[in-house]
Amino acid sequence: MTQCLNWQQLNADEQAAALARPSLPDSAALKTTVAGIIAEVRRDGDAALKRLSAQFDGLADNALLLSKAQRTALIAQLKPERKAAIELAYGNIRRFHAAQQPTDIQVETTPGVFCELRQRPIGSVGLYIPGGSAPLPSTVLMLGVPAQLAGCPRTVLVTPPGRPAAADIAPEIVYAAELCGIQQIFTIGGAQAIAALAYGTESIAKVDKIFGPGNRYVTEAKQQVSQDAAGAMIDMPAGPSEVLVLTDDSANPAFVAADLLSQAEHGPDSQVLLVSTSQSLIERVLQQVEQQLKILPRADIARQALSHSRAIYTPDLATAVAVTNAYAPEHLIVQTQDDEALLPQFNSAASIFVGPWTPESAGDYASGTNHVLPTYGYSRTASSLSLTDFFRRFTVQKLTAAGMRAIGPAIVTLAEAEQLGAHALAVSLRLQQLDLQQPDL
Ligand code: HSO
Ligand code: ZN
Repeated sequence: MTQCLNWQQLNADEQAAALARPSLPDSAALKTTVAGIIAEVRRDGDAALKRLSAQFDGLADNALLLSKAQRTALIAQLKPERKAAIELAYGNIRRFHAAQQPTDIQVETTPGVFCELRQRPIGSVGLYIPGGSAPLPSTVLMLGVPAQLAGCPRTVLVTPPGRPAAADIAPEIVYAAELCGIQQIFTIGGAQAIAALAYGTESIAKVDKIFGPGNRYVTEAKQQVSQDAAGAMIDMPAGPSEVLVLTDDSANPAFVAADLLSQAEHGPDSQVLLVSTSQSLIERVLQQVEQQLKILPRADIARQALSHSRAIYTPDLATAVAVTNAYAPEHLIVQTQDDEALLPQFNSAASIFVGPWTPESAGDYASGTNHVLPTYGYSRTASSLSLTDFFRRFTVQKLTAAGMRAIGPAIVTLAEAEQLGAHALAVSLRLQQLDLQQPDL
């Protein structure tokens, strides 16, 4: 089912097509539906959330806020080994992100001219955690740990309601939230949850910035609220998740197949690429994929993703690197004999996994890096989620009289060049005053 291609035998158009992402549905209907939901939540607040929950989730009365007692009861259901695994992941993610603490800087650019860059936590953040076919407690940690380390004064989490009751959400999500010190968990999902976070309702106070992955309704809602000054900032643009595995003949085909499948099982629109300098390795990997599919619980989803996946043969590693850089994958797994030597040559992957013992699953769950990453080629310029995304940066400056004397004349000259008289006056008035005072400088 995977399309096999020989890079050198493709013309330029075919090469571009081989690396093309599936076009995202730019559906006017989706935009209208989402805009309607946002308007409804802005107008009717909690009543709209409850109405939409009844409509989409089939819930008669969604209480929205998970009570302390409900949180405690859910955590009590958790098996000790699940708790321990969440704690191990929490520890590593915390260690890696704690090392990213930004530092304030102060520079005296000219004697008497002091410029500062200060970083302070964003006041309130909203974390969206998808529910549905695979609830993702790991994503709680990826968003909750940096929010906690940054010291954001208010962090709330929203996640689709459970079944049969709204409060029946995955206990793992609640425990991960508990470790991250998340104050409130609301059982609301979809575009309505994004609208509630961006504009506020009676029970969900508005947040400044919204983080987290979601389906196309959630993604569209994030786009719309981020374009409204009264809405909220968002973390990053998002498309379907993707992996590119780069190998030579030395790779273990079972490992490579499992790595491809772990991306494919995320969703039917996941992108999976194998780039190899060995035709025989490609064949062995594809056989392994078939074997492993037989035992995988989400084989159906993975098969759909694999139906638009590609295996690309390149004559040498230099071409394989060029193909990788052109694609700009969210995840890049390198399984070659001399993996370290290739590393400096990659210029566009968002997260790189090096060597046979480093599956993407390591970074997805527990090594410490963040799994919220730019997809769809955005990694050419956008970066992995990090601690700094939970901070706002601002500058502070102070000029002494000496500083004003030193740079004032240049400012006047520049303001005159731009024909902005008030700007020039704001400085020349001060320079005149300083001349009158005749201070010793
Ligand atoms: N690979 C996903 C993250 C994830 N995997 C969560 C498992 N759980 C997107 O980077
Ligand atoms: Zn994953």
